[in-house]
Amino acid sequence: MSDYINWDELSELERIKYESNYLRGTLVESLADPITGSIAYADTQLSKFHGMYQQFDRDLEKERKRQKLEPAYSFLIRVRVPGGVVTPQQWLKLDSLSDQYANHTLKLTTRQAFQFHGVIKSNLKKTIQGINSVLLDTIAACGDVNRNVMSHPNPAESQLHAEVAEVACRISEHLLPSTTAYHEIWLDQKLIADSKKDVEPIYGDRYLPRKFKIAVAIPPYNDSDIFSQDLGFVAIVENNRIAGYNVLVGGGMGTTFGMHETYPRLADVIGFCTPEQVVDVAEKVVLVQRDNGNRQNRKLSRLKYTIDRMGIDSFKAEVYKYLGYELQEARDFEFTRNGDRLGWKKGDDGKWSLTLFVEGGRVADRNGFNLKTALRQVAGNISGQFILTGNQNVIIANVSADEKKKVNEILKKNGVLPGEISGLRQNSIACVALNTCGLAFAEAERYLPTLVTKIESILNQHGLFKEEIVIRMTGCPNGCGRPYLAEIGFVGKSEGHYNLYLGGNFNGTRLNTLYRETLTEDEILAELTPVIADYASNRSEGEKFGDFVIRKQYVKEILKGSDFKH
Ligand code: SRM
Ligand code: SF4
Repeated sequence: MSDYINWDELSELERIKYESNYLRGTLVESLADPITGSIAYADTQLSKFHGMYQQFDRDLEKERKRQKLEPAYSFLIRVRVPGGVVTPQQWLKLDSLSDQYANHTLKLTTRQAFQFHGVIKSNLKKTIQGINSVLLDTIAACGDVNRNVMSHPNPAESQLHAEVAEVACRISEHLLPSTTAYHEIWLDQKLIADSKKDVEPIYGDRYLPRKFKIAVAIPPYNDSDIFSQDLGFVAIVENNRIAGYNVLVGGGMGTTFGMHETYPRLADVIGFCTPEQVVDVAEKVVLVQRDNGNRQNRKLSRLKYTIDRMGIDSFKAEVYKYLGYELQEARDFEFTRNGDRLGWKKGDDGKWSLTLFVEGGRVADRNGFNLKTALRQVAGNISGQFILTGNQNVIIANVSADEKKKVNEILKKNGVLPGEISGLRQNSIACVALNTCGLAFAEAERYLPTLVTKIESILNQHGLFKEEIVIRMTGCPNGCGRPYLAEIGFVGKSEGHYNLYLGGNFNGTRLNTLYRETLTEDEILAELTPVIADYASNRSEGEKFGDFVIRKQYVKEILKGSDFKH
């Protein structure tokens, strides 16, 4: 890259990153400023790389304005948890931090991470230090870097699963930024006298053009929605060992209403690499994006657009150039489903794991359903792990038969009874949306449960209560709940109004299609009722809902992201 930078041509974030002295900016000064609950604008951008977003309570917005008060600022903190695995001790610490400094809930995200909401500025440092005290951190949980690396959620399932999960951790470690800013600002570690000593061998001084997301999966389960990732590795098992990984590039969900050059896209399979090559391949794909991604317009800077602009063959050739070798031909693989398989399962080693549904990923105590208390008590009574899934659920993993009994008792005592939910609800995801997300046009997490109840009653009338159907809702088109892969997808357009998308498939390998626009709840139910009735009467043996609506031409299958309408 030449040294000359024409800043006028670039997005303002590029300059902020470049001038930040490797992500320091004026964060220290912003944190110390007692006049406001917010931080300086440039610091709001830089703080993301440290794992936090400035937000404000949108429920209070109008009233605060009326009272001429600044917005009720607080921060979201995202904990980096590659593959989603934490110990019971770590769970207990995060649980207590959520009571001490946040809004008394833990949010399990769609990328196997934890979020705290509602942390005020003066508590940021204490929360980050608490997180680090149990050997977790928030580095690169957000920002223009590689984010939390996702994995299939249960290393305890078999030795092969453990191997694949370990790959996710290796990739995550390798791609961490190397600036010492995080340790200086949040952990009070000694300032380096000449901080220019910081170098970012992978990211450089402007980091990536945009966020970057990686996942690994092991067929037949597509539980990390591998086709939605910038970069995916699909484990290929041959003769009961991991022969290597197929490499997938260019998935992504985010779109912007009214901007038709934005679209969700499924990743392309570009080849196969050996287990030893995985980290190198990850690094080189990141470098090609670093050097070729769009730094002018952040709406068009994700890897999916770089690939469509370059063409997949030129992109591949560039990756090979950086690698110094070619990938092998991709191997065959097949997914049978995405989402999670709920309930108890026995691992190869005789230990038990319970995949527990967590509606909207929100761990809270509500109306006698005391999930937060239950999980705290479980953490105090087991020696295994907690594993977050990419579908906002949690696995209580690796427990003995005795511990299994204890877990069941604790869940029962706290009103948390797994296994009594519809196939639709089990496969539901809702992004956070209101009241914290600054980009939300409509509710999602706080509303989807109610809508699901209403759709359940239609399903019930047709004997479909147990039928597994993937339903996802987001409060805006950014796609945080991966709605464009759902069999039934809702995307918020404005308060109380949603676009309805149909025709994703049950294994997460097909984009859905816009069916109806800007619907109210009554309109949603009126639209879905005849389709569900038709499905109940006319589906063929084993036919999934998403496949049925395509076969019956309710919607037309979308073959490439750029054909997507929103
Ligand atoms: Fe997301 C921005 C929440 C997974 C695409 N996402 C946001 C922000 C930070 C809003 C903001 O920028 O101010 C949301 C914070 C809301 C809040 O109050 O908590 C937010 N995203 C989430 C989470 C918490 C949703 C959830 O309910 O679980 C997920 C956290 C994941 C994690 O642990 O790292 C989350 N976001 C995703 C995913 C799904 C995934 O990664 O598998 C996507 C779609 C996949 C993709 O990236 O293409 C996603 N989030 C976005 C985008 C659109 C990016 C784009 O390419 O256009 C934005 C907006 C942006 O970046 O400008 C965004
Ligand atoms: Fe916010 Fe939109 Fe993401 Fe939902 S999809 S959390 S509304 S940015």
